[in-house]
Amino acid sequence: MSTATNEGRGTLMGGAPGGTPSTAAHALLPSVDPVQLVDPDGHASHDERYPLPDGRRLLDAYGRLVAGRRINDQANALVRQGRLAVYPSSHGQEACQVAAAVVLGEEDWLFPTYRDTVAVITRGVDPLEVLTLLRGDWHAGYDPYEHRVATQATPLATQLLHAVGVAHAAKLRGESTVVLAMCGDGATSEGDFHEALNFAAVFHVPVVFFIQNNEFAISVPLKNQTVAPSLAHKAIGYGMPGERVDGNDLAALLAVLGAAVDRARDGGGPSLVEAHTYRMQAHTNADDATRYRSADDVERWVPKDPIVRMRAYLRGLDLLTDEGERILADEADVVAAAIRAGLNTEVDVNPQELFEYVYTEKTSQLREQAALLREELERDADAAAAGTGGSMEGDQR
Ligand SMILES: Cc1ncc(C[n+]2csc(CCOP(=O)(O)OP(=O)(O)O)c2C)c(N)n1
Ligand SMILES: [Mg+2]
Repeated sequence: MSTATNEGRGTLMGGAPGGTPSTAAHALLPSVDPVQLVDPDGHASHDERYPLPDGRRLLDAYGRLVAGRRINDQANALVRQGRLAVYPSSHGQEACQVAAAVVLGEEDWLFPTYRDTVAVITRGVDPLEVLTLLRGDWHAGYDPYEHRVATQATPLATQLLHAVGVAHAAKLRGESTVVLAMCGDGATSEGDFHEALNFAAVFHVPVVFFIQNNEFAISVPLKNQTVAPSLAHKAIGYGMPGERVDGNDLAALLAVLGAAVDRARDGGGPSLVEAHTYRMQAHTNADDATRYRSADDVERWVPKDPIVRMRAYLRGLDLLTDEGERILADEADVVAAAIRAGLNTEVDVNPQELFEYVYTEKTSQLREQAALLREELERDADAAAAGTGGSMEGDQR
């Protein structure tokens, strides 16, 4: 490693001859148990490394949790009504979603995955613009630059490299931007995960890698993904700190992710945060989770629900009242109603746009395919006008 990239950092293998890891190396290891500040019954505990966020901040974030759950429920309903083609739900993971968005400042960037719709909306992107991608009528429904949210990545772990690139560029420009990049437990097995973490560590870039370990990659359980003590333990192999956090504890997530963002902004370089949570629903509507896990497994996570827990905590402090709950539920309903209204409106799709906005100049194959589609649609339109059926008539596919 060059001194330029290692500037200001100590070596990890100090200590005894033969390479016993030094105190500096130990500092990179995650805590033995995931950090928890509020337990499933809503009781707070003390952690000297991570102060409990104040009640007002938690109340505001709680409102976003309630809205997030409502958005998940609404999107699932729209899938069943045929209004959305697919929806990877974050039901049960809303605390991770909300925390990932609210710990960032306006100048920062968020790099989400397909499951992180609620994080994207919490960051400020219009819910309808986000969901049009999953309706299938546009390449990406929103302008990534408007709220500094990259498009939701479906190819696993690719967004981590893009995030590192943006963070590296910000550093070179002397900007204070921090990048938070999200991925799942399954994505940590991708080569891109390794390349992103290694580059980020060597070049000391301001990025926070945030893994939502929900114990499944479609049907593949975590035990078939890794035998590392935890996913956060992977961080030390790159020379960056790793931390584990209860992914259903909003307070702990705000504290741990907030500290990681502050650290990156202060020139402390990258870090890795693993949130322990659970995918409460199927991977998507295209998946039948009953084929690979039992109802009992899922039931065990019900009492750990992030909303129930934060509600109990806030009610215990009298920060949340019946009236307050009603207002939050009404606000969430307004968001859901806007999503329903928007997605129940028929859109006039121009199929030719399928071939636009990928290349500056279309390739010869794309031109050929565009012409074929145009001809087919014209034939259908002519046939419909003449009442003789279209080109798909008799097609057995
Ligand atoms: C490079 C790549 N390989 C395979 C897939 C297919 N695929 C889509 S989602 C998924 C599971 C990912 O699991 P995880 O990273 O844990 O995220 P989660 O869905 O649990 O949020 C797989 C294998 C893909 N999208 N991209
Ligand atoms: Mg997963």
